[in-house]
Amino acid sequence: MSRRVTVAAAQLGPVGRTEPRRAVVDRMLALLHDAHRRGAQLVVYPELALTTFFPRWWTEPLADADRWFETEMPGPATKPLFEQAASLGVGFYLGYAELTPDGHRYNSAVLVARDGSKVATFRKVHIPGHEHYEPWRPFQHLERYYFEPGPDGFGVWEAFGARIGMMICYDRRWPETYRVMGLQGVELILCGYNTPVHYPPDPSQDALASFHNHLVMQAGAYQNGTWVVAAGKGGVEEGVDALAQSAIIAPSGQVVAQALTTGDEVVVAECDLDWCDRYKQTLFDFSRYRRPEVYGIICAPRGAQAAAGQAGDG
Ligand code: CDT
Repeated sequence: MSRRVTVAAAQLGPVGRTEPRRAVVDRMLALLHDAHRRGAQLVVYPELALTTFFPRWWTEPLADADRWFETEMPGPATKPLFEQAASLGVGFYLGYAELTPDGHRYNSAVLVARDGSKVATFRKVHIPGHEHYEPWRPFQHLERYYFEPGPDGFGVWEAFGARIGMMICYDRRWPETYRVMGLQGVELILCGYNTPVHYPPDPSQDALASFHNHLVMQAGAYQNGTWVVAAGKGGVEEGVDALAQSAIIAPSGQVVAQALTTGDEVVVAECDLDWCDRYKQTLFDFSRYRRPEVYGIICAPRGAQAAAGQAGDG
């Protein structure tokens, strides 16, 4: 009998600057019940799901941004989500801004098991955007001001009868993200995202935003023989249009479920985890076909790649 887990991507529409966490959690509870009704055992919520995408604004001093961060998980606002999910027997992935007791700020996601216990906390590895206020932009993308890069890399955990990994938004654009988890035998990668459709440094990419979103996740799924479940925040949030298109992608690289709207919406799919092995044991049999001895440059320090590329034959 094959191993199966039914998963949901719980997309959120815009969250306003003044929308209280409790109101957002109420919306998430409605999505949770919808997902549960449709058989989901695991629900994936977006990145920074509890608040508006605050890195679009500059806040100085940094401590004034503390109100966007969670100092405990669950906290008073998120406790109802933990309790309701546990009573339904549904686990979840929740993206939030984390402020640790020793003052570190991370863009994080917690994975919660069906009994309400924490499986793991993942901290976003690749931090996009810029460090300082840039007046030329129509809106800021100051993640590099608000967040430190996650120091722990990409782990894989046994949960929900699967080998599960996590990534957050910009992480999904990098092949190394999937491969590091692929080398640990990942079968199900969970992802939350907030992607502005307009990319100010190169607006020619705007028309391709939805193509690139699925391109990277479909390639990552296929090349590593894994499922990918990705939930975004969509719609126009505080004047900024965000890509929706939440999706569930099979190890074949096919999109098996996709959001139809840009608002609060649940998409569900039953994932056959044994499907991963069709790829992991054939075309992408890593132990047989990979050539790590010629991939060394991938792990060279930053900057070394350009220097290596300049060294020609004469
Ligand atoms: N939130 C997040 O990581 N967004 C990035 C935007 C990159 S452009 C600054 C993304 O990959 O969608």
